[in-house]
Amino acid sequence: MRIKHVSMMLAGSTLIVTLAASPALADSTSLPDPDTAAVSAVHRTALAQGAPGALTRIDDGDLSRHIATGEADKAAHTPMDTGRRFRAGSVSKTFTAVVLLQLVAEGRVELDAPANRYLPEPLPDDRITVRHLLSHRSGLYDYTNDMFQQTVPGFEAVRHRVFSYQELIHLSTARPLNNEPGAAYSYSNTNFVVLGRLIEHTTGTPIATHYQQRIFTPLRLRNTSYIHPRTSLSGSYARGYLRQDDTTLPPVDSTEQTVSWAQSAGAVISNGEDLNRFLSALLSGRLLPAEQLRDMTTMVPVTSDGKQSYGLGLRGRTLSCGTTVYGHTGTVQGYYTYAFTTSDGARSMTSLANTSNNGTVNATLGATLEASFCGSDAAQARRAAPSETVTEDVAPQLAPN
Ligand code: REX
Repeated sequence: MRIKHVSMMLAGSTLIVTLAASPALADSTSLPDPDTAAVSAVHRTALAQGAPGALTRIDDGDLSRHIATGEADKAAHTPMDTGRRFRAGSVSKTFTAVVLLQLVAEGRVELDAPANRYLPEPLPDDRITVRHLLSHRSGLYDYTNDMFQQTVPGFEAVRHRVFSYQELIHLSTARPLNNEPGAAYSYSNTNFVVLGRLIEHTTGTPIATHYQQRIFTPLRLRNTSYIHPRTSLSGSYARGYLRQDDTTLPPVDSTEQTVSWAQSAGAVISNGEDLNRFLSALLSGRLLPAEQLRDMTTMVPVTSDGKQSYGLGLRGRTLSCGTTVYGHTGTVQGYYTYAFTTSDGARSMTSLANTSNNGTVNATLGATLEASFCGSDAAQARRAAPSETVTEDVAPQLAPN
């Protein structure tokens, strides 16, 4: 976009920048304007709860809003800015799902076929289908529950490790299934590690190449990479700070790690601009044929209030203004991410806080969704009905308050 109008505002420690290509702002949906002051307030709350910094970038047609608060690097006191790269955690699952669904469109994989048809070493139950893996209904145990029972010792034990997919799968299959295949939603990183294995085995091509050729290059995602097992982020990035279980101890700088424990379930590095462009392209039909996009966006409720749902590698959130947005959340040591877009891909939002193992910050950060997509309507709704706590349905035993 050619920037014609820039406005900047400093609210306390928050920098709010609005960039527009034309004065008649090309807002392509009937959504209310994002409430950037509310986003900034969410950031400040997250900082008060222990996040060193936070960023939110909202893209809507020619209009781009950038809100950055606090620090990207605590030691150097570098201010946060919205261009910084970070570890996107489980947002990687959406990238993996796109690769897999492209293979489905090419006739190389069948969604309802047994996953074992495509794996070199079979899973213990032939009834697990490819669709079960993508929708977290396989029942496969999430091995990360055990790995990160103790947060910092668990992290340090794997920080520099390089696992094969099969080693990770064995950690899961050593345990019984959580449920009969297909019988229930049970979120598990194992599903997307199996999908990485399946993609590589079926095509003979590394997942990194698929991401690059099918998504990063066509969408010109220049800040997005999959560098497993290399440990360093490049360019301009936010450092990640992992809170210890004993919160009286200082957070651990967790920026450098292989993320080999997650790979195709969580090792993509990206930034706000790229995640917004990726999700916008996906939902507006530029990455998948209509049939596969329909499969991916066929959502099943995963919370009793029906406000959170899951498709294939895609989360849905129904907000207080009635709008449902699609994307994913992510948690890797030192980084909490929310990346979501509207059903037509017209407005997209990415938020990051550079801390983790702090469920309070994660729940707080989720409120940027309301501010970004419901605007000041969200504030009105909150006044009418006192705020509910947003809780992730992910490995609940790992989510401290
Ligand atoms: C692992 C533990 C979290 C993190 C995890 N991350 O499973 C996947 C992911 C890749 O992004 N999931 C998120 C650690 C939640 C999602 O799908 O939305 N916690 C931390 C502990 C707790 O070690 N003892 O908070 O950094």
